[in-house]
Amino acid sequence: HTVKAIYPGTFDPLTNGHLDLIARGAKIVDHLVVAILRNSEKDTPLFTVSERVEMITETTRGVGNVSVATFDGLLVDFCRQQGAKAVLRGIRAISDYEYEFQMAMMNRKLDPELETLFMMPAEKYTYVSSRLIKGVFELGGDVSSLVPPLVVERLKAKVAGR
Ligand code: COD
Repeated sequence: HTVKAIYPGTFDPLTNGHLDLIARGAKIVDHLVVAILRNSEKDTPLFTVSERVEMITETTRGVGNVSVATFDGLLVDFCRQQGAKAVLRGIRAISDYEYEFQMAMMNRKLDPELETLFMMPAEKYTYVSSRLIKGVFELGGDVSSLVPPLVVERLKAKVAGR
């Protein structure tokens, strides 16, 4: 049978850590849907949902079995609606574990059929987060080896347009 998985997140913005996980996930499952949460409780996003969709779509264009979507409401409902049996999540360090464990267990409670798959990125991306990228970039730091070129471009445009 074919396995479809959802890789959900905020992706504000997409980093090379996310991309590393997308590449690893796409090798294992038949189809991977990168799903952006539309109304995140996290503080005001830097990029709009459509800007984030565009950056991920452009950057993953070369990977045949990856698509991009957005969702609202419960992740388990979106997975059911998509016919996806699994959720892909990344673990960078022990500090990610507690939050990821709670979410995986809550999602299992909500839908016992849905499995959460955890993967680890390449070591060089274990300290990369969207939050740090934004912070470092805004203070003039070089993030060009940590995010895709298109994201660097969009970060520059965003900051220049302020
Ligand atoms: N290397 C590897 N993985 C990474 C890296 C990196 N450098 N950076 C991030 N990741 C992983 C994260 O661990 C995560 O697995 C994924 O990439 C996405 O990261 P974020 O930060 O963009 O995503 P989050 O944590 O903001 O996503 C949270 C969700 C949107 C999944 C969650 O809030 C959700 O499901 N909301 C919907 C409502 C719902 O169902 N709530 C109940 C859940 S129990």
